[in-house]
Amino acid sequence: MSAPAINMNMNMEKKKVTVVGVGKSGEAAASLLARQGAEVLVVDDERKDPPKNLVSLKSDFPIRFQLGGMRAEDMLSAEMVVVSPGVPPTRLPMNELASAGIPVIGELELASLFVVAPIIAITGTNGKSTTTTLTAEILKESGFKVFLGGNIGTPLSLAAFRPFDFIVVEVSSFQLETIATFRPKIAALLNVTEDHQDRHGNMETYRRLKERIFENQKRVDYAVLNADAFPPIPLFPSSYPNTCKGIPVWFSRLGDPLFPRQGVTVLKDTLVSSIMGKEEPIIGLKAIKLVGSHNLENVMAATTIALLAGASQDAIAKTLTRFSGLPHRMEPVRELRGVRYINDSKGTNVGSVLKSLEGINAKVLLIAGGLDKGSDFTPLREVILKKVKRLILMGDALEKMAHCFKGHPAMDRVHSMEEAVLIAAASANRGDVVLLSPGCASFDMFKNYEDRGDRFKKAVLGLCPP
Ligand code: UMA
Ligand code: ADP
Repeated sequence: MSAPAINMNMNMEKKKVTVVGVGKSGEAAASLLARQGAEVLVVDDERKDPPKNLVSLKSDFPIRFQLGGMRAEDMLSAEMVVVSPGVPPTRLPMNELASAGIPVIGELELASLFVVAPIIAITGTNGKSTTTTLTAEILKESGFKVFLGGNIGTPLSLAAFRPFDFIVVEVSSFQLETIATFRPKIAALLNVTEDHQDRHGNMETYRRLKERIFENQKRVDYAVLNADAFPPIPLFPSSYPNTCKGIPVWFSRLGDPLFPRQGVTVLKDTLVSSIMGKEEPIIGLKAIKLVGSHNLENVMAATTIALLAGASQDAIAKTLTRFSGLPHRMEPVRELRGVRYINDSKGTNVGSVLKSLEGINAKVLLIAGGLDKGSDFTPLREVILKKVKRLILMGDALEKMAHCFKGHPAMDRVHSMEEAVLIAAASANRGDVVLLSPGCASFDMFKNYEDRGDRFKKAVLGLCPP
């Protein structure tokens, strides 16, 4: 879906704005809007009580609530609608809003109107959180004051008017669906593989949404691209949006044949860069703490972005030798009786499970399943039949996955994480790996992916030593 042309006006004084959805994003957007003088109506389908922060603002600012169900008139009576990323636009009366000339934007777009530092935005199906965090860490190591937020958990609205050197944001397709003028100084697209088909319907729409990250860039901005995912010739391949005017800068794990065009690549087991006419070695691959080929791509993307932002080689090398990754992403939990237990709860789509399994040189007891996002699991079939000695399935997607992996010699259906861990532990032998990498969302059985990962870790740590 491409957004209608919206002329954003930052003056919110007395403007009637409806905020749709009051999770983290809606709360932050409502607070920002109220403080800017808007007359805010907050609506939500599920939530019964308003967040405490907004209740306390209510005594000083005009905020009203319509919770436990939203009505079309709540939006059609507004001058602007700000929608939370988790609320699909199909939930709103989009045609009537368009006819009435009422702009619909997301919290990311709203917040971007009020941040005062250059925005660095990172999207992609997988690797966003790792790359975003690593980029922020490198920039901090270089002495910059950095805001880290967006889809990773802290809404961008919380950065409004604050004096940072850089705003580093993780951006999702849900957020890109409702941008209008969002313009990152540096934007990166890491990769696009299947995800969120339940929301976006097909891959073409999903890919186009991801590419919207470049939509408002100008000639002086930078578009950071994966040369291995985007064929390097011609310079602007069809998948690179032709509306994008930013300067393309490439990273390539496989060795960019066109190096030293602008970017970062691998030469003789060393990360090397060619940025703004300056070629330099950054770090030997062996010294990088993050493991796995997918993480090398994340490292290269973060390095490219950091160099464009003015980070030093020294700060990059220092950060890469200590940054070991985020929890719930191939996180080692324990080794018991020679069996390694790994928590990859954030492996929530087919592409990420594939990468995780590819990175393990051992027989795997895989715990998978959860809330299906309309995924096609068949790309996993070959590696599962080859590498996974016991397949333990749970959640809403259980039968769909069981059907897809029909013929697997050891498949279990379980009802809880605890049961899954006990079964895995009972059949694991020395040298094996027990891996939680669900390939699905978590909301059918858990609060979120962190809750699912924590439950796995607790069950694993509760296993008795011999
Ligand atoms: N709601 C409705 N009607 C609906 C759907 C939701 O009223 O049809 C209400 C819910 O009752 C709830 C509120 O909307 O009260 C939730 O809004 P939300 O789902 O947008 O959640 P937030 O707490 O605002 O979190 C959002 C992002 N959530 C989603 O995109 C689903 C968070 O990303 C993000 O960290 C946060 O803003 C701060 O920017 C999470 C996520 O799962 C981690 N993202 C997806 C992903 O990574 O795959 C895209
Ligand atoms: P995101 O924020 O996009 O979900 P994360 O950095 O949280 O990405 O990583 C989530 C999972 O995706 C990891 O557990 C890993 O299995 C996989 N992954 C991470 N980086 C990449 C990448 N560059 N390419 C493919 N898969 C990746």
